[in-house]
Amino acid sequence: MAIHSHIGVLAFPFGTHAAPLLTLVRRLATDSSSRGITFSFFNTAKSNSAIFSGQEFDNIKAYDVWDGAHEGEAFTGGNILEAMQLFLSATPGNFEKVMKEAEVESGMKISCLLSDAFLWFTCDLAEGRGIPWVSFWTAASCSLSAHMYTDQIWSLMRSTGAAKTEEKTLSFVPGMTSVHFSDLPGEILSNNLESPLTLMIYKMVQKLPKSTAVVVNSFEEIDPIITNDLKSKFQNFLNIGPSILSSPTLSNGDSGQECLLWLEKQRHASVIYISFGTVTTPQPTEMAALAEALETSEFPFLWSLRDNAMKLLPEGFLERTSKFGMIVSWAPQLKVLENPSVGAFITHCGWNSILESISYGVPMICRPFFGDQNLNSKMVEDVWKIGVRLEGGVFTKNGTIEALHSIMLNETGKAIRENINKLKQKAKNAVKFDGTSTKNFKALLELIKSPRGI
Ligand code: U2F
Repeated sequence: MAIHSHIGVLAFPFGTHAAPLLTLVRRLATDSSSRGITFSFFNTAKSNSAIFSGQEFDNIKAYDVWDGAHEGEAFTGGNILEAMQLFLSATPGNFEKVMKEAEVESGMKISCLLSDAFLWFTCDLAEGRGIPWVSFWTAASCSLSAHMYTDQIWSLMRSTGAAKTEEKTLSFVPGMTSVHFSDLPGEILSNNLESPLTLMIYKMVQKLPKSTAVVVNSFEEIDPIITNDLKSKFQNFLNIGPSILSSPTLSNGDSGQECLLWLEKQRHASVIYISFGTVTTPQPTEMAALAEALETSEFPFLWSLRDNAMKLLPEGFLERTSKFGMIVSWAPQLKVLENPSVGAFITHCGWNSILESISYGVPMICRPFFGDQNLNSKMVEDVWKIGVRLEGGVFTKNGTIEALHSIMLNETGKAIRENINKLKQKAKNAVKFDGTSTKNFKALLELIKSPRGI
């Protein structure tokens, strides 16, 4: 019997949230058993145009959602927090409007909602329609777990005093007993429900247990204890990644060919790759310290640096390092990390970057900035032992050189390389035919096909 299901997908259009959601949707849509399923992808025009980059997919239709700026005018100015605030103040009405349009256009009622977990109100939209809500957490299990324990953490902070709590460990959170309070995401530590981001995540924590399934782009074997704990908190907790090992990524054409050719000429595991993701640029003093460390240590480097940050480099840096360094405004990161000449990744510890580094076995040097990144860096250094954090947590010339030496030249680096290669193997096993992530993905597919539950 042919199935006719219509899945409504609600994206969060900031940072690297919408792209992995689209990767998941493409994987669901192209699976041979998903015939008859239509996906309507609801996202802002700006984010849709970035992630679809003009490509069309058979059973996925993109719909533009109002970004909250004045009607008819896309948001252009201000910082990302202002843009988020505007967008959030337009929800859920902006999504409801296009959901109705998609139903009229397809002639099919939406039978299941799949959303970024941040968009907690999807729970109410799904309840109102009597359909399931599947939520996608775009970061790691460890940060999701920390958020799920927010009430206990806040109550401890109140009874002990925030300052005294900082160095205490999360002894009551399974799998995170070595994590200090000071490693936690700022939204938990600030305990300020007046911040729109904190409020959004706090509301998400209340709603997630009602979600038919919580999906993460990770693999169970990286955090078995956290995974089991989260399985006990949610109706279904499905690790379906790393998606880059299980699904083809969107091609970005020939962009970045120049740096790939340059990498081909470098020695095995000799290059330092540097990127701080899609949102962050370090402060000028740190940019200068990092540049000086690269220049002094003379390791070949490839730096993904937005054009507007070039002015933060020391005068003459480009000329002096041109024999061994390359700067690009955007790198084809997956192909870069896959290249055997890359020996270390200086990263802000966004979850996608960490997962990509694990998938290609590249040790990390961590300089986290906000949100989940600090906690991720703690896990990288102390739990998974696949990278190092900078002394003092920020770039200084000497601290950065020390970190580079320990990864590239010392025994520490050798052990870290072995650890990350073991973890990479576990990730690869998870996406094999009978791997845990493959089984979870099949369960997810069944769930959205017959939306009454697995
Ligand atoms: C937010 O993360 P970011 O977007 O800042 O960072 P990542 O999660 O690491 O994702 C960056 C992606 O951009 C790609 C790279 C990753 O897939 O391969 N990329 C690239 O292709 N070329 C470049 O030159 C630079 C990057 C947030 F800030 C984090 O804290 C969260 O963990 C994350 C997920 O929720 O979202």
